[in-house]
Amino acid sequence: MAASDLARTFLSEARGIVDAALDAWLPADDPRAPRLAEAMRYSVEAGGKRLRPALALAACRAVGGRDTDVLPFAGALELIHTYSLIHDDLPAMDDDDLRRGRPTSHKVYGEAQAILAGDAMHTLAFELLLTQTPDASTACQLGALLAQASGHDGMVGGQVDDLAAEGAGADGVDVERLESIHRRKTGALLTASVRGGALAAGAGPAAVDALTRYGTALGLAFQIADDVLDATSTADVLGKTPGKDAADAKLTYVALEGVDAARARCARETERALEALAGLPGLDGEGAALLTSIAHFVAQRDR
Ligand code: GRG
Repeated sequence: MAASDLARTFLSEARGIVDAALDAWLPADDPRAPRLAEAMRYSVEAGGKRLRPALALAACRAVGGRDTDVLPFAGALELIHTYSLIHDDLPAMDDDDLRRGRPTSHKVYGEAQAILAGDAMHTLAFELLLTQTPDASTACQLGALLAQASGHDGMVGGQVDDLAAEGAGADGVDVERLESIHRRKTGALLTASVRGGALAAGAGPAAVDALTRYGTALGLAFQIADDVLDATSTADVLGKTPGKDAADAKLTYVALEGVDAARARCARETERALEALAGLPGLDGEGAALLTSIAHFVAQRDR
């Protein structure tokens, strides 16, 4: 059995749980806003690994929480993530034609509708989190966490820095800047997924802290693996256009150090994630096996 098999089975279970909830929460067609609901559903239903909601569910379960405690947060994570992909694919940013194996939102619905579908998913995420989370004070905590991870000091700030660094390639190299971009652009939302899962379950500070360290290392490993896949995989496998980083002279670990060194760095971050789990108080065998397998999956995934 491969180290990531358990994670793959769990991702499929989590997908069933989260997709059913999202289907109920996403809006129905409204003639006053033609094709808005359709555009929102188009990008969510295109697929994707559902890694962020799966991490939230796994972290919540690992510290004794119930799925119902964390499900609105898990759905909100996927909505924020999907909106970021729609906006990232726009001509003003990455200008991509393919995402999750389908033509990108702006290719199907036009730029204005793609921007607005992303905007509506962004606000729906916070509406769900605040109205559907069982406990009001937890909802408030999770709302602040999600806003911080996805805003100016997290995903959006990282994206802005990434765009500013475009063209740098391996010139004027600065590993610290690269790591800072990775940590904010993609790492922050992944870290928040795990931390939020623990908070939703009402975990104590030591458990929240250990899981946050796990999520931080896993988030960096995820982005390094993404850089490697962009350089080594195909559109058929990835469901998006590979080779974009090199074409846009992006600052990545592959540009900086080459594929082998990037893989080694990814493995080191995975080890860090596993070390953090060792410090998680009260973690049972089942929880440890699942979180370990997810860390391996993130590093070894093929898309
Ligand atoms: C536009 C505000 C704004 C932010 C964009 C996340 C992001 C910031 C851009 C995405 C660009 C990109 C492809 C980054 C690489 C890492 C990444 C987020 C990959 C896609 O995430 P997966 O692999 O995708 O979890 P699926 O489709 O499986 O959900």
